[in-house]
Amino acid sequence: MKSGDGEKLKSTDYRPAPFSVEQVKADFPILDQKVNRHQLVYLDNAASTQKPRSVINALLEYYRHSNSNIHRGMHTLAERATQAYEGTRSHVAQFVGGVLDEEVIFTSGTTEAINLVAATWGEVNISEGDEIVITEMEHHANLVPWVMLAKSKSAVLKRIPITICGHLDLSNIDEIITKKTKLVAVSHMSNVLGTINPVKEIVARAHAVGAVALVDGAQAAPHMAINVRDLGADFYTFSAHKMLGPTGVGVLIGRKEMLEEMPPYKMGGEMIREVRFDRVTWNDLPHKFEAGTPNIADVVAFDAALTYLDEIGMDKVRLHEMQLTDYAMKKLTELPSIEIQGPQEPDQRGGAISFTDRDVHPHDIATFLDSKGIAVRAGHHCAQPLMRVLGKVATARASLYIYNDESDVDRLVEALVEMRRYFGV
Ligand code: 7TS
Repeated sequence: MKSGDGEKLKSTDYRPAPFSVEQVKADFPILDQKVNRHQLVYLDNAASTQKPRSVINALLEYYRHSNSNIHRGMHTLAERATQAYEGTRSHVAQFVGGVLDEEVIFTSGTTEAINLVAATWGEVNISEGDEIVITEMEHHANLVPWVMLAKSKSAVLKRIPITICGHLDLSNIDEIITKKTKLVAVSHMSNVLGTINPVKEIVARAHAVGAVALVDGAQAAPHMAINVRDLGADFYTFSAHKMLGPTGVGVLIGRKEMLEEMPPYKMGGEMIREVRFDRVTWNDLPHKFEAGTPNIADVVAFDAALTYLDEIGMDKVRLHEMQLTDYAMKKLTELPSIEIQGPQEPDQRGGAISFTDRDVHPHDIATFLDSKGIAVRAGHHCAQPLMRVLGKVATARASLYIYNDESDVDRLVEALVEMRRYFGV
């Protein structure tokens, strides 16, 4: 698994898929069902992915054989649970291209990971007149914490605009990222436009002016090989549930020296070294940021999700999605009433495809598709400022993953044609 391989791969005329999608599909019990009398087609993967049998079994196995609290027990089950929990940490460290175990902080999700950075690093390092740079395509999780921090500190929030094609417009980047910039927070892949952003370049630009760079990898880590060191990001965040893992687990990767400088986020057990009535010292990393009993079972089961992705190989995951996205974009483009948002080039985007129909409201699209057993999301996708930039109140969004194939795309396209007949447009 080499970082960035996926990005270098060009779309081909293709087929077959780089792995057996049929076999992958068979590993996901939830997909084997009818919804509204139709075989389920799950195309809401940017919101959350389904779980393979190995992840479901890991959760059951944990509760059947190892359940206990961690880091404190002196008995066998506590030892077993601790090893499994810490084993996932090491696996995550390796999955992101090799970081130190103590640079991996478990949170409840990307949202909490970014809030943690805002509340700790942000609280200490942002002052009046400082500038925080975000982009127009951020999810609210990488936006609201910075809006609020800027307000409370009288700091300035600046944004990198997008082009009409859905790329970041870096033409004026030197006026946006300046000596006053303290933080640049940017998503690696947009959940609405699918755009893969040139984060390495942006991080380098941030570092050149002495700013810190946070990359929201919620949509990238599930779909392409990541190398956090190579990207240069000071903070990198993602969520287990978007990459075959359980809900309630997220990851914050941080540079050790920065995490050590930062104050803790939550106070309580486990995050302390010594407590007196008048004075407290903090535990070592990563425990300083993991107060209280964490989500042990779900962290343990997340390991099975990473193993599943390792076994396919992230370069193959990326190639499959790039090919399937190419196929889907071409098929959707054949429908004259459909308008797709975001880049057209499959090697510059992921498989989140937002679209609108000239005559049917996105919510009606989603409801109609659901009546045909097809799950998509419709709405503002937690990116209201982006929707305003796009001039849309909402879009429908089909988002692809490893268990989707051309037949799923064909079902989507056929249903969209039928929808127009149904609505008489
Ligand atoms: N950042 C990005 C780019 C996201 O797409 C999401 C979730 C988050 C952060 C927040 O992740 P969480 O796990 O903490 O909730 N995106 C979506 C979506 O597109 N539809 O539902 C959730």
